[in-house]
Amino acid sequence: MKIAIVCYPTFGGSGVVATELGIALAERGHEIHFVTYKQPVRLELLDNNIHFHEVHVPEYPLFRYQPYELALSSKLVDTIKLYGIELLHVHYAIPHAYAGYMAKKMLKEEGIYIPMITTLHGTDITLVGNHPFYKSAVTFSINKSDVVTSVSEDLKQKTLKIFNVEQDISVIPNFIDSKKYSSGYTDCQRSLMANEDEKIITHISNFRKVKRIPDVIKVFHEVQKEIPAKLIMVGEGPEKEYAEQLCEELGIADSVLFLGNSNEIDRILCFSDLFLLPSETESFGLAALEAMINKVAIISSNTGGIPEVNKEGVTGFLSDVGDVNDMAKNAIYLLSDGIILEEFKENAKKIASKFDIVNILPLYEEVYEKAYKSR
Ligand code: GMT
Repeated sequence: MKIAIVCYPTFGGSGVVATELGIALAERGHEIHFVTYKQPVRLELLDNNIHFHEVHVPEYPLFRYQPYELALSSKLVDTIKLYGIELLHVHYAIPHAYAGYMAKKMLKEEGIYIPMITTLHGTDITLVGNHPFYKSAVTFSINKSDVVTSVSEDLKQKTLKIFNVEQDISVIPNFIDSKKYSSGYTDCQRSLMANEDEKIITHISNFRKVKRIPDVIKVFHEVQKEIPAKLIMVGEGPEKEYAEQLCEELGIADSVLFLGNSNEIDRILCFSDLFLLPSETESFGLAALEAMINKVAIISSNTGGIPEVNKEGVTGFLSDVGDVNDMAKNAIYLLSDGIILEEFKENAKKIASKFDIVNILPLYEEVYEKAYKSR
């Protein structure tokens, strides 16, 4: 099939999922066209089956806000016509589903029918879409999609509760490509990050408030009192400066490494023992899944879709949001016993393999077929 994918091209989970899905679909022979304002970060290679179309929004002084949705819907109309695209898959409701629907309507005027799949990723529902200023448009866009998917059962239930949705929602969990990890890194240079006797704890995110970055630091502060350890913080975002300051205040700055954004998170995860994800909410927690496939145990909050990924007492532990002491206690328990830690790490890899793209891709192909047949 010829499929147009709309996503955010940044380091966020929804962009990563959309990009990896597009790459996998292209490997299966589909022709994939990414339509977004920048080449997605994980899209390194373009080939015969992978194309990228940049959405330009010209600056005009009259506009206080530049109309991205307008530029996106026009670009979609042009791209769909030019390449004979058969299906549109938008990731993140705001404003992609809205712009996608406008494109669909414009094309219909010309006798072209294009089915639209909308994948809900979480913040488009729980944090942003829920706002009264957006809610009507988000509800409308969801209901006008031909197929709606959500990345977890929890997100599906939240969507049904928050919005007046008339559409059925198919749960298609996020995925990883486990063949990438089957041999592991041969040059996993743990010694670059920590001394021989130190454990390595990692956190990866976009450092927004929802990630509860201070909790990551506080958990580590407690852990390092009992166990020699280093904390590796990967990512950039508004909470980073405060996190650095907090490390100074707590006297642990020498044990915490802030690495910034990275395209090599697997190289970092390959020498990590524990992954911390204390988020306020998380529709899925793709970062935890990526840690798990790299054989890293998880200490997380018990919120949103995280329990669908991190299994209590098997792949890690889950605590109430904000319960820093419980998270620290669980982390110390795991890090204190090499045998138990190894068991959890093995379990993490085993459970993560269930989310292999090989199992998930056919679910997307099934909904594509359903949407295509509904023409
Ligand atoms: O919160 C983020 O890290 C970014 C955000 C996004 O929209 O890209 O992630 C959301 O989508 C990811 C992929 O489906 C999920 O794994 C994240 O849990 C979800 N974030 C939240 O729900 C807060």
